[in-house]
Amino acid sequence: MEIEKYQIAEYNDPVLNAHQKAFAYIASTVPNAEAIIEKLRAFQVAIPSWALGTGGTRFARFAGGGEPRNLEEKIMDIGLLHALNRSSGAISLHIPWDIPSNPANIRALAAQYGLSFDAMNSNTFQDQPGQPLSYKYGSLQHTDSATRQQAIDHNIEVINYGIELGSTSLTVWLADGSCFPGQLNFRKAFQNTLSGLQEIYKALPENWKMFVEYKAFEPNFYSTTVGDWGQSLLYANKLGEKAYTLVDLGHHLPNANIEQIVSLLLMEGKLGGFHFNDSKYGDDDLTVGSIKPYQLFLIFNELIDGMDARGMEHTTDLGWMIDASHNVKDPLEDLLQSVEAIMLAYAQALLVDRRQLAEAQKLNDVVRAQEILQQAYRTDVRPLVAEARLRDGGALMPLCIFRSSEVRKNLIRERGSVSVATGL
Ligand code: LRH
Ligand code: MN
Ligand code: MN
Repeated sequence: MEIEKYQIAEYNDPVLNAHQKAFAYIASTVPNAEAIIEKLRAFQVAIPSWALGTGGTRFARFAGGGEPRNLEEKIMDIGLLHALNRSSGAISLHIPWDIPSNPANIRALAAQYGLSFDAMNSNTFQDQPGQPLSYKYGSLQHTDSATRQQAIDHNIEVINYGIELGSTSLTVWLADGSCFPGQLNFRKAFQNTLSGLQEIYKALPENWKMFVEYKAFEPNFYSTTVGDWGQSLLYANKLGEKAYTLVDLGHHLPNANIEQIVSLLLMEGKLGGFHFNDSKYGDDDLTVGSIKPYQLFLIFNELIDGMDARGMEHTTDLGWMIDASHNVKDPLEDLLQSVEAIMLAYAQALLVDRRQLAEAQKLNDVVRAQEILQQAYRTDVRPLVAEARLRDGGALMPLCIFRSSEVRKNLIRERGSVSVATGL
């Protein structure tokens, strides 16, 4: 199932006039519309391979049909998203869910769709069939050195797959931790984990980065060995300049001020990447921007402020990725919504008048500072985001095309209704 450029143009046609009017209006009201559009066009968000099928919960999985049956079909699905929104130009793989049998072919296939390989993800939170030692009591933190070595070897194997695919980063998320007081010696767990990460770090090629993802809870519910940004930063600082903290929006304790975390990590030059999603309660992995869009805007506001202060490239100097799971929605529709939400928040944050904000902060004009932020947040930037897509041959209304061209029905016809998606 593919959507050709001319089909997109045909779908755009009837709504083009209305779009042009809406775009002309915003272009005349914001001072930097063209500059924002250029930034939006350059911005790409990686799609995780595991978000293409229905994830479910630990209670049940209600699979939709037509889910990708292999890595090739996952690439095709992301190619389709990218054709529609022109902003999903990368894929993030999880090993062993996505072992490429022929990496050169996989790389060539991705290139055909204009996709590059974002961070590689290792998996030491599940036991795989035939695996000699269990991760029931952790991986890199394990009390048994052979189990730790097995986890190290796995991560190095993931790096090697990544090298063949042209990826340049490894994300390590560890489920390690404990469920009960007394189960674990915190310091020994930290030290074992650190020395394991150091071994993995040694295997990183020169131009690679390592992202240390933290998470406060789940699957362990008493302690997590990389439990928050402070612990992740400790590891990253001890590991060296190629190691960074990765922020997943759903991995915090309730009401954490994520924008402040982002700001300080950037100040330290230690923010490496992002997993976008949204949550009401915990690691819900909901559609980006569906619950707390203002928080997302505030995060982007700090991202831009901090990156600009350090002279960083918005597009390339951080790893941008969605990390989502779907239980009740069509995964591809959800991903279109998520990418749109990210682009909107980015565009709104680009509208913030930073000079005036700094001035208001200096004068302790709290009301003015809040007004400046909310003025940007309350601007309807949808025509800007649509215009950016349009200029790159994308769809003015990606979701509408997805539905009216009956993508899911066609995928079910091609792949069948039985779900075989790998992942969570
Ligand atoms: C853990 C996590 C991590 C995993 C992914 C499947 O909750 O966010 O990034 O790799 O989910
Ligand atoms: Mn994540
Ligand atoms: Mn998560």
